[in-house]
Amino acid sequence: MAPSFVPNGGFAAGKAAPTSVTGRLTSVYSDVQNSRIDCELPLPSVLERPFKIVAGPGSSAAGNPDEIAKLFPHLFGQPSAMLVPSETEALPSDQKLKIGVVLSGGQAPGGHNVISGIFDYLQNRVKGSILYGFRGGPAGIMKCKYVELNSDYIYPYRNQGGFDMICSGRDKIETPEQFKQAEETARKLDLDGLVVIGGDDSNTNACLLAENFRSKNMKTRVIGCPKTIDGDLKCKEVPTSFGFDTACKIYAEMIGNVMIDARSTGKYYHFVRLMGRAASHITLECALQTHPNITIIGEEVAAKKLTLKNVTDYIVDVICKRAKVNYNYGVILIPEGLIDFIPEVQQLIAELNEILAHDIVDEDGLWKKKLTDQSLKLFEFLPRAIQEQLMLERDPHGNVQVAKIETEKMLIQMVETELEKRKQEGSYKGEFKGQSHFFGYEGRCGLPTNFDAMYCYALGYGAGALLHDGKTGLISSVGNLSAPVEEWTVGGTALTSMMDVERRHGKFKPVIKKAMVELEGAPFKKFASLRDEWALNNRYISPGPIQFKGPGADAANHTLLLELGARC
Ligand code: FBP
Repeated sequence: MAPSFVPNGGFAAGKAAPTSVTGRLTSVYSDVQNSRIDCELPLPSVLERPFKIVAGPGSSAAGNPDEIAKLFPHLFGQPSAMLVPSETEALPSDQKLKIGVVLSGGQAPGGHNVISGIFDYLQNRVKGSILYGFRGGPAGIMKCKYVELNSDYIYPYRNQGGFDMICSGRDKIETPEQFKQAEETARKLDLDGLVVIGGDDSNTNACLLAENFRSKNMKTRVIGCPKTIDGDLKCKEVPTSFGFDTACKIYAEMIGNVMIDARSTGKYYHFVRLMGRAASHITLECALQTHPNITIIGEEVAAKKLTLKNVTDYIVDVICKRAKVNYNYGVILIPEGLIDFIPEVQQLIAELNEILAHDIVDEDGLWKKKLTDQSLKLFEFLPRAIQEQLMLERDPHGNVQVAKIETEKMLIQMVETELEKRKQEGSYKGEFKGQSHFFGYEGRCGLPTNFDAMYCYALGYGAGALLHDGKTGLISSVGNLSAPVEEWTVGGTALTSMMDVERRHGKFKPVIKKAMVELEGAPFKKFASLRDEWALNNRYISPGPIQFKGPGADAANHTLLLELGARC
């Protein structure tokens, strides 16, 4: 019988419980949570039988292959790996592996399932192995803070959202001293392998670690897992990052509710900013799920080189047209990273990044002299709150913290001003009241959808298999996702094949190339063919909460299905 309470904050006996973490009480779980814990997850059939791992063709890089080859001399060019059925077990079962796992970066529903997948792989295929969970993200590796995971420990987190089983963090392992600390931990725990569950930056870090361990002839191998609600860590072999499906469905429920609210009173324009630091995949997916009146896609703004004024005018034009048919309400979706897509703002941010990396920014404002005239003009034009938000400290990877920039409020102000002008000119006679929302953190820790639950479990199980086979520098890849789970493919893709170089903190660094919304891709094309209809005629869809049973419960999101060529 599984325990209803995990003592000591859920941390295994003998290790001190962190003061900030309390274990999960399954006794207070709702019926739906309990039903998710006990639901057995199906695996791709290749993982249910004896398999062997075969190599695919060699690989290159997503950009600047010569630079990437120099940065990863031991890993560059390695082939992908694919699990295929075999007559007999190809991997030794009498080996006892010591594996570490770390959750890195922002939370995404399904992380606990990846850990359960690795754990169950070891339990089922390499008995007697040990799984260590590094606590609090990559800092846990550097400081050697870990917990030994066992079945009682993992049980309350099975199929549950959140990263609180071992917690996450955004630290980066990048200095020689930090690599040394990671090495010391790997040697101290005698690690055969490490699984890094993270987004583009964390998987870049995973690859750097794999390269470093290999260059030192260490036995520790490193495998990445594609995590991020943003949906921008993907390529042909890695069709989606986990968490995107659940987060979008949670936001779609909230947007749908706001739509009904708007229609019920007819008095508000809801400006909903949606998470997704760089790419607009979440916003696009939510639009496909709910049919809002206006949706701004950052990649389109960048491609058309639109200014802030152009974006404002587009919104105002639709509001004016709707006012003519007495719709003084509506729902507008805005991607979190919008301002970073507007070329003039991009230029300003690039200049601010350089200034913040190299200069002292004090109150006398002398630093502003380093801005070009155009950027200074734009900076002075922006509301003070936005100016302050643009100057906030960059995250450890050098990114502007767009989650803290209230673009929706800025747009409401700009739309109000433009509407006032049009009112005076006589071209607008409606009433405008803007309501701002930011749906971000609300979507990151929900109960994983059936899709994310199964996908993550397979990713974790597959990562276990790759480490068992001694692979390193690969990202766990599960494919054929539009087919039933039994037919999913399982393997690994060379992390270096997803890499390019980018300027961060004023220096060129290797990074996994972000997958942005493709304007020629099926999801955007579908949206573009429908948006005018949604703008003037209210075609709202309010999908309600995520379903775990019944028709459609297993269906993946529109973006993934459309990208895989399915009709939806
Ligand atoms: P990852 O790329 O680490 O998955 O994080 C994505 C994200 O959720 C973004 O959508 C958001 O901008 C950011 O994290 C917020 O970061 P933080 O949790 O540090 O506030």
